[in-house]
Amino acid sequence: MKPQDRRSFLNSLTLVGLSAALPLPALAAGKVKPAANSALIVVDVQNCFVTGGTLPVAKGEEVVPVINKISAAFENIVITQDWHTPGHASFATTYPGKKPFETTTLKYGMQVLWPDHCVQGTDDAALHKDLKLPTAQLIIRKGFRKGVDSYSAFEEADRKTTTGLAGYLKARGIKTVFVTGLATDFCVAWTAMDARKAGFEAYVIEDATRGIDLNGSVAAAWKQMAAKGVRRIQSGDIAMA
Ligand code: VGL
Ligand code: ZN
Repeated sequence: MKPQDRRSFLNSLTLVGLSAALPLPALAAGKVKPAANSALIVVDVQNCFVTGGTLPVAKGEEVVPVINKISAAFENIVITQDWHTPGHASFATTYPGKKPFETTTLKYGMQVLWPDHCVQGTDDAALHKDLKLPTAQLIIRKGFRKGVDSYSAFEEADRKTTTGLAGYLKARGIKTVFVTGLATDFCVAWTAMDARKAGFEAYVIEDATRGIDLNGSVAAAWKQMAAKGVRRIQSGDIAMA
């Protein structure tokens, strides 16, 4: 073998070795392409849930650049805002002697008690300033009834009152939702599971979420979501072109 032939033989070996080592999701064929009948749902990316807020989710702000980036792949974008009254039923301060992260029983069942957070009209309840979603079409506010919480963007915690989101999405012909935001184990998980219940195909983009994680609630939420047919993907799995 001549020296130049030997070099190209070695080069071809290296290329084969490299491509065999490439993980499958890196290939375009493994990507998920949001269709015109898909919607991105951006859950509660508000000051209250990031560093410096009243109910901070660890590293909550890290979802912002990820969501901004993937938003370009979506024609339809819905934003949600946790939007509580002062003295809300989900606030520990509403119950003398109760502390945040304890639970109580309300008419509709068990309620985790939270620090006062996302009070209507406050800066704490505003969307994160770096969230850049100029093409978003709807902001849906939830948890605005004093006596009823709402983790889900579809249905309040009494499991009877609808927010109207399923009707809105259906009226617009949406079939698939991609859920992102805060917090993985509460509002994101409940929103994704209720999307399934309402008949939508549902994905959660894991690296576009962060969790609160009370006693293993993040792992529990992923299990429950899987059981309901929610698909767990990463932002890199979204086809951007
Ligand atoms: C949330 C707890 C209380 C959430 C909202 O956005 O996940 N969690 N309110
Ligand atoms: Zn809340």
